[in-house]
Parts: sequence; C-alpha cells; structure tokens
Amino acid sequence: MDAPAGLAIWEDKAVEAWAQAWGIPRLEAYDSLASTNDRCREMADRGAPAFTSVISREQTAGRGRGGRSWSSPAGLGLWMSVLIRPQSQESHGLLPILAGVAVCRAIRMVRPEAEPRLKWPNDVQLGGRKVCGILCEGVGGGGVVVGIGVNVRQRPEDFPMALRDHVISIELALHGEVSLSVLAGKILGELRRLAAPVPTLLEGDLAKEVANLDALRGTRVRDVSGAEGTVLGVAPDGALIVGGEGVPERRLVAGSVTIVDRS
Ligand code: BTX
Repeated sequence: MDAPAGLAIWEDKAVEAWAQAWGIPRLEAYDSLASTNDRCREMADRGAPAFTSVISREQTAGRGRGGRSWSSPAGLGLWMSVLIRPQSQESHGLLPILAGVAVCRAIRMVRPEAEPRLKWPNDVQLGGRKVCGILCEGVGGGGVVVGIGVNVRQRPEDFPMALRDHVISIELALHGEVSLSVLAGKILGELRRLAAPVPTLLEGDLAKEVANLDALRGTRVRDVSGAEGTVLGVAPDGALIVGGEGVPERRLVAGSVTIVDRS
C-alpha cells in the first residue's frame, strides 16, 4: 500500500527536526489517519528501526483492546504509536506497563503537581479517571507497536456522552495549557530510558515505582470470570496478583478488572 501523505511541519516545526530533537530514527506526522497503530505496523513490516514513531492530529478509527473504539478528536489529544523491538518475547507483557510508567513520568514533568496512577494493565488515570490508554500489538519480526492515546485538551463536551463520567484530559484535571510536542518528547524520552533495552522483569527501583503508581493495590476487584479478591500488586512479569482474605492467590496476565470496593 502507498504511504498516505504525511505532514512536513507538525506543531510549528519540521517533522524531521522533532525526530532529531527526540533522538528517534524516524517520525511521521499526519492530519488524519484511521489509526496510528496501523501506519506504524506498515512501517514495521518494511523493516523500520526501533522507536520509529507515528503521530496524527486526529484518528478516524482509533481503537482500544478487543476492537473497542478510542475517541481521538483532532488536536485535542496525543495520538501516537511507537515501534519497539524487544530482544525477547518474554518482555512483551511488560510493555503496556513500561509505556504507562513513561506517560506517568511525562505528565509529572509537564505538571509537577499531578498524581497520575497506573490502572493495570493499560490505563493511566488522573483523579480515578482515564486520561490515557495504551494498546500494544505484535508485528512481524518480534516487534511490538505501542499505541499511546493521551487526552490533553478535551472539555467534557468533547468526549462521547457515555464516557464523560469516567474520562478526563490533562488540561481539565490540572488547568493551563499543555503542549502536545513537549508531552510527546517527554513520553518518548522516558520510553527510551525504560525500553532500550526492554527489561524482562520489573525489578529494583522500577518495581518500586510501579508499586507506588499502582491505582489498584489494596482495592477489591472482580476479574472477567467474576472472581473477586484484593489486589496485592503487580508481579515482576507484569501479571496482576489478586488474593487476600482466605482467597487463594492468583495471577491475571490479561484482560481487565472492575473495582468492586476501595478498602
Ligand atoms: P481499552 O480497550 O482499555 O479502552 C477502550 C475503552 O476506553 C473504550 O471502550 C471506551 O470505553 C473508553 N474510551 C474511548 N475513548 C477514550 C478516550 N479518549 N479517553 C478515555 N477513555 C476512552 C485503551 O483500550 C487503548 C487505547 C489506545 C489508543 C491509542 S491512540 C494511538 C494508537 N492508535 C490506535 O488506534 N490506538 C492507540
């Protein structure tokens, strides 16, 4: 398939200059794409190097997990995909968490008063509402496209009605303008620190950081099978550990959990 026409200038600067400033090998920027993950996958299939990235002002078919749709209105959020090429398949489960940590760090860099939290496995929250979703998709040759959607400028009425009670943008939560390019640069910088190379386990300071960011730790949750338990934390391989109160400890490696109660 021919590449769609990309932008030469994004956020007042040459796209190549952004790539250089962020220390990434290649960046493409668009006014509108169906999904940045799809474009990044095409580039991956043609052998693009690690940290090749794609940004679009708008996505017309932005998606979450399981084909759910991701609201991506023009200019109101950061809709970005980054190609990661982990050394080993064992690391794949950690990528949503590493990307979430990168987003939490970046939000704190642009708004030091922010208290972002990771909601396992792939959300970042501000004040208990979803501000970012992460979609990791495997591509040929052992690569993974990490799709990162961050709500930046939306007002409540910019979100689909059904989502309004559960979502937030950085500017709604924390007030004042946030530059998309500064945010993108910080996320990519932190992702490079965390994922070059991709660790195979969460250990040491990184494990502590994940524990501190964990929105679910100590909460009572229900998994997709209907089983309930208290979240004990995130395991070194990225699984969620649920147990407590005489419930046998178990590991969740995929899917979502619903919060039943905050203890
Ligand atoms: P998810 O499956 O965890 O979340 C999808 C759900 O999130 C939707 O069903 C809806 O309830 C809710 N939702 C939709 N839009 C938003 C939004 N803007 N803010 C908060 N909640 C929302 C999450 O999947 C992964 C999302 C990744 C998005 C990025 S954007 C760049 C890349 N390209 C692409 O198509 N997807 C990724």
